[in-house]
Amino acid sequence: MRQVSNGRSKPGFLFALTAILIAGSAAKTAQAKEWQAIAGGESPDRGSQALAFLPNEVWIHAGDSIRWTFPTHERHTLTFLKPGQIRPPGFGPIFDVPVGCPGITPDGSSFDGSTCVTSGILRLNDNTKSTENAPTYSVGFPAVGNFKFVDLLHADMSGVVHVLNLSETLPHDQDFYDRQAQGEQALLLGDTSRLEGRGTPGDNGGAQSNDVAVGIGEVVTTGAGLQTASLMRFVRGTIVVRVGDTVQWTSLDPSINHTVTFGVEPADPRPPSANVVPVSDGSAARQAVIGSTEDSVNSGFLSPAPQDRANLAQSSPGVTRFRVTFTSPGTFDYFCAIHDDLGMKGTVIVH
Ligand SMILES: [Cu+2]
Repeated sequence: MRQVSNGRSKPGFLFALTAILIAGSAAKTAQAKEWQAIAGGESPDRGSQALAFLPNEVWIHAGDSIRWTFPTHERHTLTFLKPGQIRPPGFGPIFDVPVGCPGITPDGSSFDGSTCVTSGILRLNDNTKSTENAPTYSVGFPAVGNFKFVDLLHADMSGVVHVLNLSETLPHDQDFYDRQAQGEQALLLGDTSRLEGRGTPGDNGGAQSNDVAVGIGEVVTTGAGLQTASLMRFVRGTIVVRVGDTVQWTSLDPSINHTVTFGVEPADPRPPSANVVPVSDGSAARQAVIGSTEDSVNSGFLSPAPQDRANLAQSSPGVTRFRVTFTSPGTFDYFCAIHDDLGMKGTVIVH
């Protein structure tokens, strides 16, 4: 911690000036602190995801930096957009190629509000079980201010850095933030097991016998920004039906895109495949017919409507449902094209 607090007990202009000079020279002698924080958390089976900056509110001094660690298999970015900047999409015309803000800024970039900073996509490699090799990204804060940060891939994952003058006393130390990060992660990951009940038929969620939930999530706020608890699973991952039956998938996540994909994974999973059509009853759902385990069918993104904001055009209702009618018996494996590497896979057994 910075040693400037003894100047605060004695009033007087001269002393204040001295304190500023001491603080200035302290900064020059490289006493700037690098704080530690985390972007994302996950359960060992990767199915429960804390889509959250942990913690998502930090107070630091001008000249300090924060290093974020990315310990999950789910993708995240750490991004500081300029005040009022239009939020860019997570991916460009070619899927999985990030747009950036624009572009990606190097590790150790500085942010003062004048130029955007973004880490690009950081995550654990597929085969990595240990978080020891987790990638990190550091941002320096030379100027006083309140700076919001976001994840370009997760709409409900944000936070604030409060950068104070050197003469101010910081409210918390690193130990406090470490404990807070652990606590928030445990709460979010714990929430996902409770959420699972909403995707099970017969409870208050109203699911029918041929319904499958495509992920379930919940957004919470800490006061500084949003955190999301997401279950990256098909709830009832194996379902048994009869020839001629229709299975309906419904996304129950507030802001995460998922797909229901049979067969070959498309290069761009965002649009539905050509054999998928809007449902004939006119409701906002898509449908397909599968007659062979060789069929390739992609639902396209199943996405809830984004949250509306005053003075902006209201959002469209979104497409959250996908129905498939099975016309032959067999075992039909499918996956979410976005989260299959988290184990988001399912099976329809048709008798
Ligand atoms: Cu998914």
